[in-house]
Amino acid sequence: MNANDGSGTDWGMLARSIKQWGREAGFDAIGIAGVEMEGAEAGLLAWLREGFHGDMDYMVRHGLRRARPAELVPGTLSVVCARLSYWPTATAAASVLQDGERAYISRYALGRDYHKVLRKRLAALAGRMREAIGALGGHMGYRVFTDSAPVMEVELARQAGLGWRGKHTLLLDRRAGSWFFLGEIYTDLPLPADEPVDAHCGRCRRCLDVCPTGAIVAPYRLDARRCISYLTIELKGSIPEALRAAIGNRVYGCDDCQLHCPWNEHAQTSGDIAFAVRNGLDAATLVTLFGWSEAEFEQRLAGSAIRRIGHERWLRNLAVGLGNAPGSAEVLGALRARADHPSALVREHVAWALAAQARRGGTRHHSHSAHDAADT
Ligand code: B12
Ligand code: SF4
Repeated sequence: MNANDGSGTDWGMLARSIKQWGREAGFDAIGIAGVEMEGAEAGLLAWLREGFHGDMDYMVRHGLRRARPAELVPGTLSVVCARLSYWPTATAAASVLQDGERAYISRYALGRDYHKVLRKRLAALAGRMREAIGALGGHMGYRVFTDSAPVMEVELARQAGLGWRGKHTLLLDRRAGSWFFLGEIYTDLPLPADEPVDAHCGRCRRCLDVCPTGAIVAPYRLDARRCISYLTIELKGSIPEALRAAIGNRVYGCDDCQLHCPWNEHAQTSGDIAFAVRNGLDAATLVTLFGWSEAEFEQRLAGSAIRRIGHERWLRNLAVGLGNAPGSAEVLGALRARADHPSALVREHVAWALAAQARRGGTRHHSHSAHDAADT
């Protein structure tokens, strides 16, 4: 169905209905964007040219299709963008980050895998749109996405008026802060696009200053190779040694740039059952999680986004956390128990962690040694 089909459809009214159906499908907000994203192409190319994508080859492979919705899905005229908050009610973050014995897991990954949750709700919303168009004698072509295809989700959502870009590159809303996921429906309906909202970051640069690894190299420019989220989730191989100490106890993703953002101080939490904490992951100890066998990992994390990294990378990340943890017999015992792990990747990180523990143990006895201090 298209604008010239003579159906007399009131697209503005349909757009308003879609927003209402979106809320009924379980989203917090819906906005509509057009397919014109030329403004984002230069930035995307510059980001790739700088090599900021690291080993995420798919970012190169998909090239400019990412910024051209109508090339990805021919016939696309509008993008229905959806926002869904995930911060689980009554979940702390600062106390876990400060407790070196505990594992910090990104707050987005404590419950069910958001890919599944959003896809299902997007499909429900698209189904309802299709029905409405069908009742008018038309047909709607569409595809739904959430972090699953070459789509510039943040830029589209910005254009759809769902928030403004923070300097950490994420989307922000006055009430929701940035603790939400994004998803889209590419459609061939000529829906009227919403207006973007004004940015409200002003001179604030807290996200840049607090990033533990200095990954936000300038406002709106993120070098993924330094980002703990990339290092603990996307990177398949060895974590660069120079960055391991700064990772602290962050074993799956990182939230620091968002945690220190003033717009997140009073951000709404999500009562959504889908994102309720599972397996006590919001405050588990490093030793406990490191003790999980592969079967336990698979079984406990079934339906969680974390499962995607696999047991080997899970152990790699936890080994780094244990290397950074306060020394104790329990920590050393847990590390030694994995020193002969069949995976070379795990063995290497465990060896690093044991050496880091030994070095820090040594530092306590020889605190005059500048060399020891610089080395840790
Ligand atoms: C790749 C990716 C990552 C990478 C790279 C992140 C990044 N900022 O690019 C890594 C693994 C590091 C990552 C981390 C996280 N991610 Co991520 N990620 C994505 C993904 C798949 C693509 C993002 C992308 O296109 N990056 C490419 C660059 C070019 O885009 P950009 O940053 O928007 O850059 C624009 C400008 O800033 C400028 N620019 C950028 N760099 C440069 C450099 C130069 C020289 C110039 C001139 C211009 C320029 O040009 C660009 C075009 O306008 C999206 C899903 C999707 N398909 O969109 C999720 C997504 C952005 N991630 C998300 C989340 C939740 C996270 C984490 C919070 C997860 C966590 N807790 O660990 C962290 C946050 C880190 C951060 N501060 O960004 C959410 C964000 C929701 C929101 N509120 O905005 C998304 C939308 C997934 C989703 N469906 O919900 N992510
Ligand atoms: S997620 Fe963490 S490491 Fe990545 S940019 Fe934000 S503060 Fe830095």
